[in-house]
Amino acid sequence: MDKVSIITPLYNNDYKYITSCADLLMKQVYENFEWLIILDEINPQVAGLLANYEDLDIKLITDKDVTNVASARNVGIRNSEGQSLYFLDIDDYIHEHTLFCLVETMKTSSAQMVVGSVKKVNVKPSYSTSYSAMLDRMLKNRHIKASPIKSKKMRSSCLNILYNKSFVEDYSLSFDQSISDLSDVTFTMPAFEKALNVVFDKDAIYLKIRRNDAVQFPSLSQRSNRALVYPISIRLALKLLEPGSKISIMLSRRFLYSYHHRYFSDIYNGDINDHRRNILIEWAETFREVNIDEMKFNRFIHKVEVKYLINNNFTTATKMAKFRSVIKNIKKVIKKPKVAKKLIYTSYLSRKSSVKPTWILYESFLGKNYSDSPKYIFEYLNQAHPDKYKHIWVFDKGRKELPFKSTQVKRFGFKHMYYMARSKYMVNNMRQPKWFVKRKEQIFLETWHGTPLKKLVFDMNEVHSANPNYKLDFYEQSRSWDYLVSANKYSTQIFKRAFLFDNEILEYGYPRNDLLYSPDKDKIASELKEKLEIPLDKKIVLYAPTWRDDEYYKPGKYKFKLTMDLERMREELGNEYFFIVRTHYFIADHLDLDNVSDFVFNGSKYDDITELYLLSDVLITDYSSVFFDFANLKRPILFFTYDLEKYRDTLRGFYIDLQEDGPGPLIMNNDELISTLKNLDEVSSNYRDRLDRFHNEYCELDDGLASKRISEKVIVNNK
Ligand code: C2G
Repeated sequence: MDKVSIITPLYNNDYKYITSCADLLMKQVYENFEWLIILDEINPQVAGLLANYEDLDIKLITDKDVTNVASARNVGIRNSEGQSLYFLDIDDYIHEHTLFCLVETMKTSSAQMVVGSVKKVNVKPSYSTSYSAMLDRMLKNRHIKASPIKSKKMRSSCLNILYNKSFVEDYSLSFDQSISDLSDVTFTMPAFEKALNVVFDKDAIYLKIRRNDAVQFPSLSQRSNRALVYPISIRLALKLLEPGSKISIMLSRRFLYSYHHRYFSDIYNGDINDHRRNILIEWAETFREVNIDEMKFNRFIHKVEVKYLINNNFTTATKMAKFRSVIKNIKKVIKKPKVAKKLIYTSYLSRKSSVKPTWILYESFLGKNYSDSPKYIFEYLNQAHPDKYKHIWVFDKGRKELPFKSTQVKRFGFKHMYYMARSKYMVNNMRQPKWFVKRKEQIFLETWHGTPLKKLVFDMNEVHSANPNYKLDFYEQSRSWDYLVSANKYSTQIFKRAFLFDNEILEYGYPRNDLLYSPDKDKIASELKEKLEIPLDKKIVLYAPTWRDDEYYKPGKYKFKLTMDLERMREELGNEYFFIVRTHYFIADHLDLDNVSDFVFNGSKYDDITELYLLSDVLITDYSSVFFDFANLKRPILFFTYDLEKYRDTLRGFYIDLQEDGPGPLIMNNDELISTLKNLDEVSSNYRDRLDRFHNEYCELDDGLASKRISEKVIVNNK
């Protein structure tokens, strides 16, 4: 059987992917391959990491020529001994049958290139037995149809294509080393032009994993200035093609498409400074090289614009492009009035309107409720400094009865945009919208929403949540925060590292816990019980679980399946206990608790969980930060952690060892939960010391005055 040479360039910060890539290759059904890893410098660490993979034929190669990914791949080609070549990036993923399919198709079709399919995904898939069984079935039923490849499947990327090595040598195909990112096109396009027989195999799957930390570990494409390099790469590729050939025309048309759709704003946004002039020069140069008569311009005016560019008349080209984008925006606005509000905010209100020094804009949990630290800061300011400020609350649905006068605006409505642009102070417990424009007169107070148990942002390895750009977005959004509230020393250390945060952290305790120190707390609790029709003669259990990163319908809309058997709880504990069940604010599923309504109050829609803490005798949670706050009351805490291993080890990772240091027992199933609640006194006396220690460590700053400390520092005494 023919040997495949797998070529993988490897740079400094990519070492962390090396063993998982080796694991993938160990799993390949097709085993006759050598793996050439091309390094920019000799590194003993790499050899150490690969020491256990004796079964793989690994060649570590360094060469003085290796300066970028293009040269590394060329060195790989030169050093390869196989009959075919395959490029694999260290942080990507191939299914176990990928090589097998490609090699098999190449053999049966005698193709010079076999092109597999590439999908972009956010996280690596995890193998399951059902998946392996599916693969087995698929491999048995393969009907290889050697169909010639269509032009839209001719990717610029060299990945997941098996190349016949003699074909590559006969035509001296290589990557242009003068560029790094985007150099692929200088290899693939000539290859497609020269190859007489190219076949597509959809079963050979390659997963391109999007790097979720573009801030600390950007991929090559995330690092590079693509708007500048792209036209250069196309020019270099065109020079290698026959003028007027089918491939050359296809590439020219792709270039025009990218001009309109991918790079337009990078080319034309902002004033013509040196950076933008360089970009314009490169685009003009490439447009001069292509035959613009072969291009399909949608409108004559587009062609005129490009002609100005070609003639180096950058000012006129820019004016025309900007005019075009204004027209486009107007069309968008007519179609979608939502866009209009944003546009008026970003281009007018946030630039031209004046900032009002006494206006404060509050938002809690994305406008879902009147709660958390923003609520307590609002109440403090109203009590201590009545009539001094104008208070504006953002809510996503309808108006709410608040204890003090306030203006209420609908989230993302026009009034919201108006107050976002003009309020001097913003008090928010989550991230603001990505398009928020921070004005220099504005002060952003981020209260955050919990002492973390689950690893946060840059402390997370893989992001399993619905948004693949989570880390980059978080980084950019948090740059606008002037102050960040921390409830304890532990949180401060984590926030600095996990948010890469260098602005001021106010380690002042949590405003949201002030109520737990109110001298009237018992009275408040019993009045609330009456209001919510919660029995006065039963012990109240608050069950407040968190969300699961991998169970969602779409971003912000998460699923939740109730594992707690409430009917059994009622049967066994109904005489003594009454339950409040409260899901996390991300949960879109509405729990149907009608059949247990005499035993359970559905507190999911209740505004403020702090008030629910006050009336609860016991807290049950899983991995939610709620227990750090509830610990202020020194009442028993139980952890219903039926999916502990998955949550801790796969999804998130924890900062503290719940088993060793948590303030209560971990309970894995309904039986244990029932017996623990039946013996609650005994269990809580066993955990008394741990709860005390936990309280000392995480609650020492909370004393009922955090709202005061923070409001006075950030708002009242702000000069
Ligand atoms: N919360 C709630 N009801 C729940 C769960 C959470 O009201 N059933 C509120 C609590 O105020 C809690 C906050 O939402 O402190 C954050 O919830 P977590 O479950 O801890 O999850 P998350 O939103 O991911 O925040 O540093 C804290 C972390 O960011 C966790």
